[in-house]
Amino acid sequence: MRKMRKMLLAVMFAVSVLALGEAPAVEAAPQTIVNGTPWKDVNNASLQAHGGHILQVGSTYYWYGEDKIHNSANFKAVTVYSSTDLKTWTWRSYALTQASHPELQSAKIERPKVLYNESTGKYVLWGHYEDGAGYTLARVAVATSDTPTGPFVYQGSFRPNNNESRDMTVFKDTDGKAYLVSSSNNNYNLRLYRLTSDYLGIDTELNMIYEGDHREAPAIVKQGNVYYLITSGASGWYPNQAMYSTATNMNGPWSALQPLGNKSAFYSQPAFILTVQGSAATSYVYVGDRWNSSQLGDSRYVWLPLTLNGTSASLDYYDTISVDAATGVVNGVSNGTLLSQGKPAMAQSALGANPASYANDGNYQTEWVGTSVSWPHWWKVDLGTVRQINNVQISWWMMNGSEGYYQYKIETSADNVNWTVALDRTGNTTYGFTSDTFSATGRYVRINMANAKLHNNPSNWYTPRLWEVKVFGQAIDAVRWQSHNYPSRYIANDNGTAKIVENPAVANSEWIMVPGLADSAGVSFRLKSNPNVYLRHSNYMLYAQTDSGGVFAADATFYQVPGLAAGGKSSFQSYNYPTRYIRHSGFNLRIDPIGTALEKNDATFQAQ
Ligand SMILES: [Ca+2]
Repeated sequence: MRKMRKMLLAVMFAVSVLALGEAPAVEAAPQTIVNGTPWKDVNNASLQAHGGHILQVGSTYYWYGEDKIHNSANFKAVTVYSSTDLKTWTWRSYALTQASHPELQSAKIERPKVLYNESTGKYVLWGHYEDGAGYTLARVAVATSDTPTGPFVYQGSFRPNNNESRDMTVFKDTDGKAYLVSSSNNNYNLRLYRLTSDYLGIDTELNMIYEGDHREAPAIVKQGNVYYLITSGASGWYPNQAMYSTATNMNGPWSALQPLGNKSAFYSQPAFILTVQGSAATSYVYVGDRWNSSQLGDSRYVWLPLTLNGTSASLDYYDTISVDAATGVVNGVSNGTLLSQGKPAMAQSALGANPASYANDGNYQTEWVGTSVSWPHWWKVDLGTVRQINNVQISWWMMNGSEGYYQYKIETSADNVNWTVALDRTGNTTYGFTSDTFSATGRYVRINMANAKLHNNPSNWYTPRLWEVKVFGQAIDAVRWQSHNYPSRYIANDNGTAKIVENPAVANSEWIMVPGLADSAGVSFRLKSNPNVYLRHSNYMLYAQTDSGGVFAADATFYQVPGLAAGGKSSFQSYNYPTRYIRHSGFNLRIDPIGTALEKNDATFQAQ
């Protein structure tokens, strides 16, 4: 069976090589993962892997997590799913159930993590253990298995070095040593332990990582010789600001806490960091839990590209990301271009120290604040010209566990006088972060805040305020794509070849951006003056051609990502060759791997 599949693949590759004249892709096309939506396994059952961890064994990924299908915080099972593409998950087994051990009959097992021990050949599962009645035992639990799918044999629970241990993670270093990081002392301190060589117990307690900082949900990843530790704050099931520290030694010193992402970690709590090591790249994915405390089994997952730059980390939001397990390429996919950043902003009122412009400055740590507690209250931005609007992301005020939510409308106007309600969200109950996808047109976009509800103190609300508003979209009708480094040149049809052309005729350079022919999460470029003609690549060069069937749709599909040389602009990743991006070289347009600053400039375009 396996051999037959190999032969079939070989034939398919031969065909694609003939058709394309290009080196074949290693595996299937990249997968798109949509954030915050219900995720189903291959049997269409709800994917239950909360607070979990992904372990790679060969080319297979195993996702362990809490089964919360019964909508209770109490333990039902630790699930195991497997996948080779990181999107399609097959339920494999329960690593642990209530029947695994008398101690698990009435219990809590949170944040299960699994490491493979090379010396014993065992898969070792660690989790946070509590009894079913309370939250005061504050122990770790350990279980082992000969295979990644179990069954795991429960080894017992204990307090590491007699310290309280609640939220925790385990991390296996490149030298084979493994560590436990856990929240202790009512979560005020974050402690670090080196595990015994069999990973079954504590060898040594090392230096405290944080003292008095009240951090939870630790996750560790290593890039080169730098360790990144990501944690959440402590606000129950509510999300809060993720922070990170770096170190070049697990035993410290760890750098001061730095904010990561927006004030609610885009409405998520860190679960773990996934390293995707492929043939062309090594990428990092932040995986968070979007907890739904009233229906825990419906808690969602948030997967975002985590950018690590040697000493700093950054996280931004995308409704959709593309993940290629074979090449290791991971990208956020934008729903158009970021139109609003730095554009003129106004508000109904503003404190001198918190002007309206702070809500569209690209900084999640600066906010616009109104002068009085009065509703409704509005904030608006002038995009400069009428645009197609696809997506509005808003980072809302957070209140350290006493959260509130805003009820609001998104309104648009062509003239700043006559307004249309593009989206009515006065029924909203989501706090921290919203990403609204809809279709509207307008030059002005207004966030009209009708009211806000503060859970713990409904009559005592605070001043209207916004951390950040991001409006994504594109030019109405058609777009001209201007070169980042040669502003007089545009992507244009040049007698069937696609080039960047100096001041081209409008008829040859206006492209209608349509959903990708091979993947609707991507885009295809259709020539406005000839709707049969699309931009496509062949032999690494770009052409303006009519759909000829076969591989044409794949060759004509790209993922729009933030500009590699300027985040407010755009770059275009090839759908079927995900390590390659549209770039110009001289006047020719190609799809090429991008590495140098010059290549990033050449691969960046501005919508006009
Ligand atoms: Ca801001």
